[in-house]
Amino acid sequence: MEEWNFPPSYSNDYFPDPNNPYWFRDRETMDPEKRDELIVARIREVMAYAYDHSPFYQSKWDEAGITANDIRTLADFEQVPAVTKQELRDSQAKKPPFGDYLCCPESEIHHIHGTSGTTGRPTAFGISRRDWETIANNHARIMWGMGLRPGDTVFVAAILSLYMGSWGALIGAERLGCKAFPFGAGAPGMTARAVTWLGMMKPAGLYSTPSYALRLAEVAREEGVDPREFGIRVLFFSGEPGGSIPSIRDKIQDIYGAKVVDCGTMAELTPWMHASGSADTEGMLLWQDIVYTEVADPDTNRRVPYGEQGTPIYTHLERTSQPMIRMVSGDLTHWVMEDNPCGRTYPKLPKGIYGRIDDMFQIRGENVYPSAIAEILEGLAGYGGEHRIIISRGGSMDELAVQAEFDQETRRRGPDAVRALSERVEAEFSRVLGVRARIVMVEPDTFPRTDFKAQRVVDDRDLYHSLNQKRGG
Ligand code: 8LH
Repeated sequence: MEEWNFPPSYSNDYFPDPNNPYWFRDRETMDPEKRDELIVARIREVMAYAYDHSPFYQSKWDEAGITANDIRTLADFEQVPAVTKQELRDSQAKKPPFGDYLCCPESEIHHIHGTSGTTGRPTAFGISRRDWETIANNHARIMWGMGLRPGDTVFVAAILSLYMGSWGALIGAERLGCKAFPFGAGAPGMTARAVTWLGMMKPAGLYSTPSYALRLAEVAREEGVDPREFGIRVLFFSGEPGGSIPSIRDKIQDIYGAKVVDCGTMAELTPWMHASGSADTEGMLLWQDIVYTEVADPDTNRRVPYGEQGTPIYTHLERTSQPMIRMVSGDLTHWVMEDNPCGRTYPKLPKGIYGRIDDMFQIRGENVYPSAIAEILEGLAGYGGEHRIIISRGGSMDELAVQAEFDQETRRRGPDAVRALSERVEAEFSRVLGVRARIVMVEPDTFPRTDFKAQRVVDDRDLYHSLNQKRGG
């Protein structure tokens, strides 16, 4: 079989035959039961390694009375206590800067990165040279599966700072033998410049967040450029929901005339592309031989059966510097096991990751995700491209208002068209979500666009009530 060892040492010269749709055919298409057996053996190796090299895992597992040798089945592995983000922060506060889960000597660290969030103590990533090369090989393999090939130009349109997304896309493209273009994002005027450069370079692949791809298309049109002229073949997105939401995916595919692939989990789990669709399979496949993913009940951290919802818990099978073993994501998704059009035998998240459990709100007993609201709006003709979700969590029940932009065409057609759109939005909310929301239509371009991940939820009782009154509701 192809290289599948721990620790891995991939050959940087390896490439599959150009006509082979798989980078590693055996690993990607093997009998899933056989793969699971191999994963159990690999988990034992990774756990033994982490125990030997990190006081963090030693004390955690000693306390739980569990050892690597106790893991005989995937069900046994569910007994291993989960790791939370807070534990990583605490570990780094106690043993700065990389925490006592760093499993290599500090002298071996080749790259430092960190979490891109703006609240709380940031977490530092210390990534060894060996892991950096492993990540590049993993990502090149998955990008091959997306249909990208050596020689293709790959345009990275995401912030090249603390965000791991951009770096992961960049090193994957480099290892794949692409012409990698670390364009970046986020500086003033940069989106207009991206339009110029995309027109000049005509890349085969573009990496960004889904929100930014929509923003980029708006700016292109303002500059009189049809995004189809960029000639992009594959748009691969991560960082937020969108790439697996049919209304958003189809809209972006149509705007660019390109294939959308959804990928991405968490920076801590880099190679974060380990959940990724492929050229022929929509949703996100779980590339279990790279990072083993369990979709689990958030209360018990035990796997739920295929077909059910839960939170992803991730385990690195190839990382040696800061391996995550049962890191709980706090996101929500559902998983299935079915035949995939691309022939890969991995389980799949058919609708991607819905969002963080914390971002969910309850309206009269119904669980609602911000991504479900985006899905409805993006599917409606006349929607102007941005919205805000205002939740009032003040009383005994959560209340929901949505401010949604109408587009220029609706504006031109006048107040009746705006009213009709508002009624359509309201009707779709009750049909799809089963909830009543206060809908407030607003002028095109009311809300700022994002260069990164969209932040659309506003938790504000006063704002909710002022909107509610304005509408006379
Ligand atoms: C997603 C998705 C997705 C991430 N669908 N939600 O971009 C990949 C990595 C580098 C990343 O975004 O990591 P970061 O900044 O630590 O954020 C992780 C969270 O982002 C994750 O827990 C999800 O809530 C969200 N996310 N990719 C839906 N394809």
